[in-house]
Amino acid sequence: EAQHTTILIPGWMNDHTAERLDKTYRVLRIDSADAALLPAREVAKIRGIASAGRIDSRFIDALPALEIIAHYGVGYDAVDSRHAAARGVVVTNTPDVLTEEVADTALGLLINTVRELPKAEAFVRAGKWVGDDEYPPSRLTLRERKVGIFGLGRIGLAVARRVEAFGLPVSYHNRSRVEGVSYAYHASLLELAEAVDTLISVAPGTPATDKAVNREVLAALGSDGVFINIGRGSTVDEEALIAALVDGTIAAAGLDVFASEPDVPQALLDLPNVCVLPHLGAASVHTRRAMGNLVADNLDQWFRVGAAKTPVPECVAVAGRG
Ligand code: 8YV
Repeated sequence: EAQHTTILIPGWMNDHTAERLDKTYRVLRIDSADAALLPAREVAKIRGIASAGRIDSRFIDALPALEIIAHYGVGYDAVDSRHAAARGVVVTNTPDVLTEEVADTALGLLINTVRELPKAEAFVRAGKWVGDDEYPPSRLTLRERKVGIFGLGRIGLAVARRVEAFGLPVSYHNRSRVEGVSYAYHASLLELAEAVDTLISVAPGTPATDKAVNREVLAALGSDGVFINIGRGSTVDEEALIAALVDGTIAAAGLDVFASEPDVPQALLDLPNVCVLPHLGAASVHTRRAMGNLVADNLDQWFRVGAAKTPVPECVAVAGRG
């Protein structure tokens, strides 16, 4: 019966996932999640979606037989999950399998930013390591820093454990206090920023986090302040961040995510005190494969036993028909 179940892949999908789905389902691919691209004779047959990009309410409404959207990624701000839930469509994401990978990347980005390792490597590669002059010591150090984490979920906790192992104190801001941790909680992001000099944003992209890292928050970090973003670009007022880096309000930033990817503002690229990465937090072959398997597992469990494996919180009520 699965062979007759039609799954839609709009836009890019992990190759391994697509191969797995091809073996079990009738897979239809279109360039993006645009209702105008849906072949009319298929519209009523599509029961599942596997996707990594944007799925809006119009697209969901264009698919009357849709039951499940299996999103490739732990952050699912690209999917209108509330609308899906209201329509009885379950949305799943890919938690846990990428937690440690993203936390590794966060620490790597932090060290690169503070100790300017990419610049030092470029120095060696440019053949400048000659003579007796030593490469200039970095102005900034991790030593004696106080680290604040914005968003103490699974990934935030994995970042916190690493920061602790580096011998640095950790505090955090989160929608609510997290039970069972010894890190200091701050009820507002501004209070957290006032208490630390290094802020790591792991927060998801939601209306509540939109541009939460603003001019005031950055100013509160102080002139030795370092900002790292491994969560979502939408959590930062990018204009304010650029201004703070230009005028020395903070010292440096390390960014894996941006407001309007893949566009990185030229003003950021022009700054010497910024490290940029192309949204690769989870991007090892190993972890991508695990994410891809979880996408396929969610579809398989749904169509076999009627219970999604990792539904997002707003869809839990529709996630198990078993
Ligand atoms: C992307 C991510 O989803 O998991 C997340 O939330 O940000 C990434 O893993 C991935 O790049 C696919 O778009």
